[in-house]
Amino acid sequence: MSAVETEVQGRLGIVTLNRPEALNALNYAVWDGIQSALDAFRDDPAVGVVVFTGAGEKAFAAGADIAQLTNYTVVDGLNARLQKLFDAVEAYDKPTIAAVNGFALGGGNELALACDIRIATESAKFGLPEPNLGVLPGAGGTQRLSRLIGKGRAIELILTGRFVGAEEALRVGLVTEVVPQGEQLAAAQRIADAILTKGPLAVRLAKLVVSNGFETDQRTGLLLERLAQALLYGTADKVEGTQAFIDKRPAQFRGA
Ligand code: CO8
Repeated sequence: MSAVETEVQGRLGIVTLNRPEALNALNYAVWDGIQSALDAFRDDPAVGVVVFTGAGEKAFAAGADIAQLTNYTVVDGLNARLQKLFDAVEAYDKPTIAAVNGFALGGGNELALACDIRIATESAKFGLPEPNLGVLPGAGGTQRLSRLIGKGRAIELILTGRFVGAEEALRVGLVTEVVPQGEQLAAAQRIADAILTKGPLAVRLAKLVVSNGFETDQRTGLLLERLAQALLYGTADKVEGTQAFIDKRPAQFRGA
């Protein structure tokens, strides 16, 4: 059993964080496993959407591995490997879904925040309790949480270390859907199926423009939008997508 298990189901690439005895805490083996999964699924044409989830009933991931954290130095902080890994998740070429089953704390929550879409089971609990340990959410949490749910809510959660249940997570926009325990992969599959009927280049560029446009001013974002749209107007998929609508038939996209 490795610390990260991967499996392809249909067009879904499933990445399972697999240290249930430690609530799937993210140690070096998990970091490496996530990186390998990203590399493998990027190059696998069968995989259209990547979903992250946790092994067992209790946790998605309860954070960075605290035993490992005890040895971190200032240089480890500057190297910020986990922050960079989650940057790669956010910038990934294919859409990503976090199917959060149970605790998503610290680095586990930060992994979910780096995904495009977050869904949760009814028992999910989100938190960024790093200040309990004398550190801060340093794998993107200070930035991505406030961008997602607003600065006021994010600061309150980080400073208090309070855990947020699934219903509150839905209400504040931390997740887009809550499903019963055990149904998270089916829900991810349903979302992936919807994405995969779309023009693949349109999906890829829409993700790129929304993500990068969000990091800049509106004028620059609109420029990105215009340029991406101009690219899409030149694609065979645009010809096929529009013609299929007129012909009242499903589009057969080729990603070209
Ligand atoms: N790291 C290592 N082991 C863990 C972690 C963790 N984050 N979380 C849980 N475990 C282990 C426990 O030590 C325990 O192991 P054992 O059975 O050998 O004693 C096992 O998992 C089960 O945990 P508990 O017995 O504690 O289960 P409970 O149901 O009583 O409690 C909690 C569940 C509330 C989730 C509790 O385990 C907890 O508070 N965990 C820690 C949560 C936390 O503080 N997370 C943040 C970690 S720091 C972080 O993520 C920093 C990221 C940014 C910096 C990036 C640097 C790389």
